[in-house]
Amino acid sequence: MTTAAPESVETMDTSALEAAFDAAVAADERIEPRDWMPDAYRATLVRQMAQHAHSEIIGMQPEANWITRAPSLRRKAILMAKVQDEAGHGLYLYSAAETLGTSRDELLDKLHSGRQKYSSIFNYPTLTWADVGAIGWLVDGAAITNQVPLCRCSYGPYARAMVRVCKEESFHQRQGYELLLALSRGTEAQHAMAQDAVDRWWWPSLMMFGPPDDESAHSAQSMAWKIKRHSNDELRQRFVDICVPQAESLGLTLPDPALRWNEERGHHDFGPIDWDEFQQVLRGNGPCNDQRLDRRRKAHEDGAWVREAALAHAAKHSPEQGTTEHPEASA
Ligand code: BYC
Repeated sequence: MTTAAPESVETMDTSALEAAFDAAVAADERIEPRDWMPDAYRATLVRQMAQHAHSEIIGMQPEANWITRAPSLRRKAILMAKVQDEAGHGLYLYSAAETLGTSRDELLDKLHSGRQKYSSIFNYPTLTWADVGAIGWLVDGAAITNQVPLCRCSYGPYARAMVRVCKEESFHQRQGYELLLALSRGTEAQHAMAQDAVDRWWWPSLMMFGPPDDESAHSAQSMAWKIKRHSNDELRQRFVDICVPQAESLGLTLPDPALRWNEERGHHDFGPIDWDEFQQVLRGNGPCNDQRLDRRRKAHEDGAWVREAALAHAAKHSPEQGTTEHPEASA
């Protein structure tokens, strides 16, 4: 967006600024950090981006649970790379959120005190090695379905962060699919383990897309602002349609007896989602909510010395201290 350069903002009245903002959104231009934006647009972005960033870092926990027990060096290297990628996604997203005038400390504080959410999906346990495959295939698959449209989000820094995140998610999805395929084609016990993981992760993955459209508090406004490009139900349907043939290729069954192709709609019909379960998880009553938050708070406390050291280092080398160069450079 080019209309509201910082110096012109002071001289424009709010309705002119609002009109310039609306026109930029309508023309599919990106809104950038220094552009004027309505307070509610800023607040919606902070809410969604913070929840997204928190999901990335909390999402490291269920899979990290299996790093020490990965069945081979190759699998371990892949899983470590994936979990590190999730930390990276968190960093891009916290940085992108900071362009809206909030700080990472503030957002983390809200996560730790339960004032901001993270995705419901990460409150389920990873009981077997096959869960690593199911998370990659289904959870990362759902994430890509949701995030590819976010690459066209009206807020520039969020949209740009999503481009890289989606490329990495693509690798994550494929590693999960490949892991499940190996198990599915393995021994009877391995096949059963893969099926059990898919049985447990299927329904929570469908819940990742959020409540049904008629109960989604924010969708209409977020779509009008082009933060969201598709509704929760549209993306959920797209995901189901993608997964059905993939499950067939994997030789695994999706745990839904109502799942069938609907010729008229050109989509798969699927059974009812247990929205009570979703609400319970959002209220903190999922199987692992307490464990995830406790672990996160502890990781934050354990990392305090790193933050203190980084700040001390930055202060020592700040221009006011006159030591902008590394000490060894002048030695
Ligand atoms: N879980 O009006 P709605 C990953 C909340 S991580 C929890 O439809 P909206 C990965 C919602 O926040 C990927 N809460 O909301 C990482 C709202 O509550 P508040 C995570 C949910 O925002 C590691 C209320 O319900 N992806 O891929 O229009 C390893 C009403 O909902 C959920 C993102 O975060 C949920 N599932 O739409 C592996 C994507 N769903 O805030 C993988 C970015 C809804 O009013 N976010 N709520 O208290 C979005 O696209 C949107 O925020 C949502 C919800 C589609 C999730």
